[in-house]
Amino acid sequence: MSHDDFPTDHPAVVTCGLPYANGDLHIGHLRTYVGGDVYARALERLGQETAFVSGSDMHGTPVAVNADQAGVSPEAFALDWHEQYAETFPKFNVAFDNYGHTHDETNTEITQGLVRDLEDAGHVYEKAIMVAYDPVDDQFLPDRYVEGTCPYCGAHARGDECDEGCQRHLEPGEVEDPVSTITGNPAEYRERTHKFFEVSAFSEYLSGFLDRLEGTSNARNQPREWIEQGLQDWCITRDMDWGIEYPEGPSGDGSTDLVLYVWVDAPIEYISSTKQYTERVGTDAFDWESAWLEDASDDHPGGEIVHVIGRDIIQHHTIFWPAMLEATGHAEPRAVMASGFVTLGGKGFSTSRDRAVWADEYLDEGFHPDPLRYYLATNGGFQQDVDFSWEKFRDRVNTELVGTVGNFLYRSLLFAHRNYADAPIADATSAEVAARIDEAIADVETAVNDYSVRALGDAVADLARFGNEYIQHNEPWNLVDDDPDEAAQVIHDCVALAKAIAVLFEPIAPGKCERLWDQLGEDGSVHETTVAVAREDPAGALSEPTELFEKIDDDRVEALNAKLETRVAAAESETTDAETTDDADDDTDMTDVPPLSDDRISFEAFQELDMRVGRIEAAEAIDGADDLLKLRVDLGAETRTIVAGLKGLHDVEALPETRVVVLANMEPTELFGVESNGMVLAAGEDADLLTTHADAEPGTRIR
Ligand code: B3M
Ligand code: ZN
Repeated sequence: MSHDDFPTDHPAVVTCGLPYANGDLHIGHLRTYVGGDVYARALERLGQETAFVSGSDMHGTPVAVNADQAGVSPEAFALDWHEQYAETFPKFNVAFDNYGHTHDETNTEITQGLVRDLEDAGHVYEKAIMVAYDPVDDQFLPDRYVEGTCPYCGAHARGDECDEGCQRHLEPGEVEDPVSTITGNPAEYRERTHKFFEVSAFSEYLSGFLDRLEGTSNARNQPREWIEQGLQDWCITRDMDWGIEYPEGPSGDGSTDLVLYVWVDAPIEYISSTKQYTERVGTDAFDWESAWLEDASDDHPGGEIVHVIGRDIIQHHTIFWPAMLEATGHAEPRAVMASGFVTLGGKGFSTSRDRAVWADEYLDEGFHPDPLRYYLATNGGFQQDVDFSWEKFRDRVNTELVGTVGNFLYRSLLFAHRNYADAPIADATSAEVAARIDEAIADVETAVNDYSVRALGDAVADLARFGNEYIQHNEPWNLVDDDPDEAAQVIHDCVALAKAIAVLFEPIAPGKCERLWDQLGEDGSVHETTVAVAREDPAGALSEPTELFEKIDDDRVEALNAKLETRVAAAESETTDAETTDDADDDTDMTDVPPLSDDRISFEAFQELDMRVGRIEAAEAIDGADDLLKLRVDLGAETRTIVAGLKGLHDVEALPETRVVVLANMEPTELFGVESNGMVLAAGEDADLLTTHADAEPGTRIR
C-alpha cells in the first residue's frame, strides 16, 4: 500500500462487509453496498485499477440459528440466501467484480492455509475456557445460541456481542447469567479447550497501523481506546458443526473437532473473492497476489485495500483482521470506511415486525435504483446515521434529482436538440464553463481522497446548479434569432456541462448516466470513461431527450406510508415471534424484558436522586461522536449542558421545547470534549424520552 493520492500505481481492492446469508435485505442493508460501489466506481473514474469484491457470510450462529428455525440445513439455507443476494445487488447497480461466499472451496483453502500460517508463526495457542452449555439439551451454546448480561455494561447481550449496550465483542464465557436461545433453559459453563490467536502481541503494531489508517475517523478513534484498555487474545474456534474445519496442524496433532469462528473466515473472503476475480479475468487484468501479498524485498507494498463496512464491525476490521494480515505477510489495509446506520422514520428497522422497506419491495414499487443510491450516498456524511422516510426521499428526489440535475439536463438538451440536432454547435467550450468543469473534476478527486461519498454527489449537484444559473442568465432562447453564434456557444456549453455530469455522476447514478450518455449521442458506455473525458467536447449528435428523473407526488408517499403501517400492525399482532434472531439493527423484542429486580432500595435512597423536569432549549450534534447530541436544558433554577445518546434516534430539529426528565445530581462527565452536567432519562433501545403528562414547570422535582 502507498499513502499517495489516488490514483496510484498499485492495484486497489474495495471490499464490502459480507452480509450474513440469513434473511431478506432491506434498504438499510444497502447503505454500505451502495457506498462501496459508488466509491469503487469513483476510483475507477480516476483511472485507479480497482477490484470491487464481496461475498455472502455463510457460517456462524447468525446463519445456523435461523436455519434451525426454518428447519433446514445451514448449508441449504445459506446457499439459498446467497443466490438471492447475488441477484439483488446488480438490481441496485451494485456491480461487484466478484461476489463469492465463505463456504466455497477457494475460501476454505485460503482460510485453512492462513490459519496454518498463524500456527506456524507461533501465534496460536490452546487454552481451557468455560463455554456455555445446555445440560438439558446436551449441547454447547456458542455465540448467538446463548444470551445473558454484558459483564461490561450490564445490558442484555448476545453470547458474542453486546448488541444492545456497549457494542463490545464478547469472548466465549464472558456473558453472565447465560440462557439458551434455543430452549430458553438456563445454561451452565463447562470447560473446553479452544484455540486462541495472540492478538495482544500485536498491540504496538496495531497502534501504528491506526496512525496510518485512512478512511472515516470513527474507524480510528474507537479501536485506539480498546488498545489503550489492553487487548485480549481472541478465541478462534467454536463447538459447532457448521463452519470451516480447523486445519490439521503441521505435525498432525493440531486436528480438533472444532470449527473456525465465523469471524476468522469471513474477512478472508475478501482475499478469496479477489482471487476468484483474477481466475476469471487473468492476472494481466487484475493480479490478486500483488494486491494482497506484501513483499518488502521487492519494494512491493501490496495493494490499496479499502474496506467499506457498518460501524458495528469496526473492531473486527481494525484489530483482529489487520493482526491476522500482519501475522501472515499480507498487505495492510489502507482505509476503513465505517458507515452509520440507517433508521426508518427515526426508528430502527425491525425485520421481525416487518418494519422495513425491503430491497425487492422498493424495486417492485417501480422505483429506479439510482434515486435510492443518491439518497443513501448523500443524505449525510458516511459515518453519520441516515434516516429514511418516504417523505424525505420524495423531497430530495423532487428538489435535487428532478429540480436541479434533471431540470438542467432536460431544458438544455431539449433546446439543443430542437435547434442544433446533428449540427456542430460551437467550436469549443467557453473558458468559463471549461474552468467550472475542471473545478468539478477537482472536487471529485478530493472527495475520493477524503473517502467522502457524499461529496461526490455534492460535486455534481453543484455543477448542475451552476448549469441552471448559466442557462438562465444567458437566455439562449432570446439569442437564437439575434445572435445565433452566441446562442450556439451557450448551448454548446450546456451540452458540455451535461456530458461532464454524465461522467462525474456515473458512480452514484450509473443507470441514469448511461441513458444520458445515449441522449448525448456519445459512443460506448459512460462506465468506461475516466474523469478526463468530462473535459472533452461533446459529440453533438443529440437524440430527443426524455426526462431522466421522475417526480414523486404526495399521494404516492401517503400510499407507501399506509402500506408500511398496515404491515407493521399485522406483524405486531402476530406476537409469536419471540425467538426471532434478527440483525444487530433490529429493535429490541418485547419478549426480552428482563425480570424485575429483587434488590429493593429505601425511600431515602430514592430521595438522593435529584430528578427534575427539564425543557430542551437547543440540540446539536457533537463532532466525531456517532450517537451523541449536546443539549441545552432549562432546569428552572439554571440551564445545563447535557450530552445524551439520542443521535439518530430523534429528529434533532424537533427536540427543542420537548419536556424531559433529568437526573440533575449525576456526576459531571466529559464526552468528546463536552462537559455533561446531568442525565436525560429515556426508555429502551429507541431512547423513548421520559416526559411529563401535563405542563409541570422546568425545575419541578420528581417524587
Ligand atoms: N457477516 C455482518 C455484520 O456483522 C458480517 C460481516 C462480515 S465482514 C467480514 O455486519
Ligand atoms: Zn455491554
